[in-house]
Amino acid sequence: MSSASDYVPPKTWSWNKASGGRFANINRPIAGPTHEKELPVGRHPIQLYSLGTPNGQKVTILLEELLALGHAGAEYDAWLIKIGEGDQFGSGFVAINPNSKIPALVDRSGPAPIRVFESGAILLYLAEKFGAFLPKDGAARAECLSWLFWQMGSAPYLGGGFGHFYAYAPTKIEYAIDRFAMETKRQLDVLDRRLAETSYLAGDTYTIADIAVWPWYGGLAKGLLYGAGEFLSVQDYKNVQRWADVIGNRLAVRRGRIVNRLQGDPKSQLHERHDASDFEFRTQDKLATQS
Ligand SMILES: N[C@@H](CCC(=O)N[C@@H](CS)C(=O)NCC(=O)O)C(=O)O
Repeated sequence: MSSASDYVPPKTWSWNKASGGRFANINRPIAGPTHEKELPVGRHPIQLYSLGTPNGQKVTILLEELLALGHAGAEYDAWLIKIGEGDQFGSGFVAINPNSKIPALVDRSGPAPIRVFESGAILLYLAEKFGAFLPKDGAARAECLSWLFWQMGSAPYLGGGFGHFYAYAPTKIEYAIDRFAMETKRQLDVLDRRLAETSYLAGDTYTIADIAVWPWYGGLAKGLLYGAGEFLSVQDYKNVQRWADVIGNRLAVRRGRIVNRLQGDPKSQLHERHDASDFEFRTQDKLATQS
């Protein structure tokens, strides 16, 4: 193992230097808005403020799935929040998500607007509102919620742990990369064993559990996250591969995953979505690199 750092933490941490790395300019140890900025509002019942990262894709995939099922109430305007430029710290965004992270949504279909933040809460809110992609009761519902919340607890080790230290940190720290590669491979194996038993995570049917997990672990399995496919030997997870392909081929998924996207092939980026016709002229049959 490479040599340990000689850094000794002080008695009390203070914010006296940028942390370095790819997100240094947006990392802060305090919450709250940094500037005044209202959010735009479009004509549809659902107003989404997001970015096409794996966390953002979960919501646009579910909205496209709901529209594909014929739920007109799921029509939405997807506005771009550029987190690299600090849009998440604008006063309007902080008012709908005090945690300053995408995705956040406002449901304007009722007498008073309802804000929802945290992707898991948004998926659950929409699935309950439209009565879709969430089993109604019993073991199937419990299984769906278990995998949904598994994703919320697990992905920070993949993204904030493995992805950060493997791809973004200013120095390669063997201890950190080893620790989080180990955990990421363990998580892939958890999924692989589950998907050896059933077609989808909650059982025989496609649910919000798959929609939450796919953008992270499907992307990782297809080698699209952090350029880490070979490093993690993702091809070994055969059941995850099968599941990732089946879901990735759904039209609603191909649509949802390009909304609010700022990276990759320009033809696979739909910066804002206000109408189904916005998808015309976009490349939807090709998975582009994401991170
Ligand atoms: N647990 C949250 C995580 C959301 C999250 O981490 N969003 C990131 C982008 S993927 C973000 O907005 N980061 C901006 C920041 O940290 O300032 C969820 O599932 O919604």
